[in-house]
Amino acid sequence: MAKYKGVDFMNLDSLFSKEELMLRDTVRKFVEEEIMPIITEHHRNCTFPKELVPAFGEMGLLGMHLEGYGCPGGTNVEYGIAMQELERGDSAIRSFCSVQGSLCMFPIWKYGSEEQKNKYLPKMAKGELIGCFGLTEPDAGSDPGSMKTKAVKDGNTYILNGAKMWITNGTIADLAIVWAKTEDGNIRGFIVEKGTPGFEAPEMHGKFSLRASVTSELVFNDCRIPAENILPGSNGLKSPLSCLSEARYGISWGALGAAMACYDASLNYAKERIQFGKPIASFQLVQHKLVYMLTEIVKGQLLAIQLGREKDKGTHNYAMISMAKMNNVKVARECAKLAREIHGANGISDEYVPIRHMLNIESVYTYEGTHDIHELIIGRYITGLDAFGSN
Ligand code: TGC
Ligand code: FAD
Repeated sequence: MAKYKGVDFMNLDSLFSKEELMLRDTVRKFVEEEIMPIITEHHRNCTFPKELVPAFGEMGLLGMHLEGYGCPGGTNVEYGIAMQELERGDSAIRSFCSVQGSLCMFPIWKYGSEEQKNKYLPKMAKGELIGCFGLTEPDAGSDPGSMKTKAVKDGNTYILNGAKMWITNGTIADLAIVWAKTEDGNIRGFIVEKGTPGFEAPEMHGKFSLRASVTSELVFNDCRIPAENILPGSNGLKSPLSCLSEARYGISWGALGAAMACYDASLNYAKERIQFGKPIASFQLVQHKLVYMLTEIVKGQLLAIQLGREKDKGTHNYAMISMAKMNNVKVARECAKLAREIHGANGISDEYVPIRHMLNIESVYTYEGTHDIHELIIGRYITGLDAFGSN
């Protein structure tokens, strides 16, 4: 198998700085040496390679675009590049870093007190503490504003009751950022540490997607936490949604990594696989698929780079992020499907990469806002009219 060299048809490397390219090559090498040899087994066994977490920390992959409190302080473009390379390995690896950095460290960084930032962020940046983010509930997925989890103030404590579902990292997390409604109906963020009485995080089983990621329920039964565990700056649904914007941005790059893995594997396979006395790459229908994949990847790369540059300048908005997440995950989904086709029967075997990416992308297409929800977010942004159904 030829060494993976990335996909750069349109000389887009010229849009990156030397430092950005160096970072990309470092993460690419890490994925090649540390992820690729083990990922199939983890996917087969539904296990997450937790032993790699300290290495993620050493490489500055956790809370990558956050400044201060021991965080790496990189740019948004650097964060995107790293997510792209990680997801080339597996969506579960990128998911871990997305959740840790954008969904758990970011809310503490943005809405936390000085004490909370000093207590958690340096250890989370090193991978010494693992976090998760509890927004989705059994009856509140696309519509998180309808959540039922409650936090009732009682003296200098809050009492949490409710349940979260589909929570990445839940069972292995040392702390959970939990979004709950206080008595006035406002949505606030709370830090709940592992081992707090009344809090459990059982792992969910039976997934056919993102199998190398831990996915859990979070259950709160009269779970009493200190009042100082509230994120003081959090206020309303826009607080968790702002965290989603950070993670969705990373996914818009990450998904391209999965698409690039599928394209690269397909090109190599098609040149080597002989049928009717010729490599299958010589057939027009196969070339059509390869060209389609490559063209969509290039368009997605341009979208990701432009969004990253805008985000670094602070001139982006959340509808732009929705467009990049929506489009690039769709590209990855189509590329994975075509890659599986090009691989024939081998395409359903996990000895080849397409089926793993194809299965993973079904989660990525659904989480962090489904494809259709992002379409509605953009639709509302351009028309000013809400088509979600609640108004
Ligand atoms: P809506 O009126 O739209 O918004 C309420 C307030 O929030 C503001 N806002 C945002 N702010 C920052 N970033 C965003 N992305 C924002 N979206 C909205 C908005 O301006 C408003 O502010 P204000 O000042 O007026 O109060 O609220 P809505 O109830 O109509 O919500 C609609 C909708 C559909 C956009 C939203 O709820 C949504 O995005 N739903 C999708 C849910 C979702 O994405 N869940 C993800 C859970 S976490 C996850 O999946 C992790 S997977 C991790 C992994 O493994 O990688
Ligand atoms: P639903 O909201 O029930 O949607 C079902 C279908 O209806 C979808 O096709 C949707 O597009 C469509 N639909 C819904 N509303 C509308 C509408 N108004 N108009 C048109 N169509 C609509 N959540 C967390 O909080 N933290 C996590 O760490 C996390 N990790 C996850 C990991 C995995 C592997 C998965 C699969 C999910 C994870 N999630 C997490 C949950 C994820 O964010 C939700 O699954 C997602 O937001 C969709 O919610 P739902 O599954 O309840 O689908």
